[in-house]
Amino acid sequence: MDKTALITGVTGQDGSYLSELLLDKGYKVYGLIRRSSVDTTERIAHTVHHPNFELVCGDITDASCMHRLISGIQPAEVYNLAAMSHVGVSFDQPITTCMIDALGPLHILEAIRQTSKHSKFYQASTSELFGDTDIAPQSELATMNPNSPYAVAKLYAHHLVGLYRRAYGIYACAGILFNHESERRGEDFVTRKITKYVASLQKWMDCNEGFPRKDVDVSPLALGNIEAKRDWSHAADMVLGMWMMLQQENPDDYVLGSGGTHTVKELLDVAFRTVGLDYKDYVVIDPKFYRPVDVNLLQADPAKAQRVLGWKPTIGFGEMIDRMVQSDYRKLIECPV
Ligand code: GDR
Repeated sequence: MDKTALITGVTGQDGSYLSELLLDKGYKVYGLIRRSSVDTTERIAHTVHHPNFELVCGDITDASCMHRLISGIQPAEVYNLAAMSHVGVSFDQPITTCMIDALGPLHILEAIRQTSKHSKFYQASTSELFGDTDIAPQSELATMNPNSPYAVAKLYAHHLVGLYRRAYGIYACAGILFNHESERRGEDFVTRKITKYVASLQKWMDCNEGFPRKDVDVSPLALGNIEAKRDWSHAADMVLGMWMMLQQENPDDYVLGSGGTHTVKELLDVAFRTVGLDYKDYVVIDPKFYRPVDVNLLQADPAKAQRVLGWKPTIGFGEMIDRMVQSDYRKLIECPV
């Protein structure tokens, strides 16, 4: 069996976990990285020197580059994890978002169609596709009402996957992944923003008597919409599901998520309780973090992935938040600012 994979977005949270998984399974992994004058390999620092791992320079917004890479590598599997992935930012940068999240996957699919038709393709679709809805849980069949430039661009790519399957017989799958977080999550997503803040409170308590007072000892934690409900899982569980999708006899699309849902408020409660504090004493609402429109309710129905792939998450919500707080605390202790 040919075990060669190309991962776009390899320096991101999911790319780092997926490259570890594939290397463990004996794959030769090519990781696509954008040229940059600063080092972006922090999350894959432990894999870049693996003998079966190779970084290749390129950009999914450049069709000729994707054509050259895919025709040259002839990968058995291509995982498109590269994206402008911040929903809030997509309102400020809608065209960049479209170039990366909609046209990027098209460039890859065209390169596969023209030069490497045996390559199996995984597209990172998202629960944001369901968007403006009050109906939960959401399965693969739920109505899609995207509610941000990010989600609209992702919907275009999502439909391309089905089209290239039907029109050209390409083995292409879309993973409709609900929110997934980890110790490696970017700091401007709400989970990590919260766990990093909570870790800083713990550090304050290590060095001082009593509890930190907002505006006196510590700055408040400024957030936007804390009523939003999300289905949060751990990224390490999700990347296994991505790989499983490409190991089936036939390509298909799958929802991956825990099946549970929590408000951001509940997330705050769980995170602050790990250090024995009440979030209400530290959080302020800042309209700056509100989006023009938000998605109110996301909750996965992962029954199909469980039934067909045998996939199910192993790390629960509370454990994940606890691990993130602990990891942020360790980073603060090891690298005090
Ligand atoms: P999301 O994740 O938009 O669901 O997309 P994010 O963590 O950014 O927001 C979750 C919810 O929290 C609310 N919120 C805030 N969000 C951020 N980032 N910062 C804040 O200060 C804040 N305050 C409240 C948001 O409004 C939202 O309701 C993630 C991304 O990883 C996508 O790329 C992916 O497709 C989906 O998950 C599934």
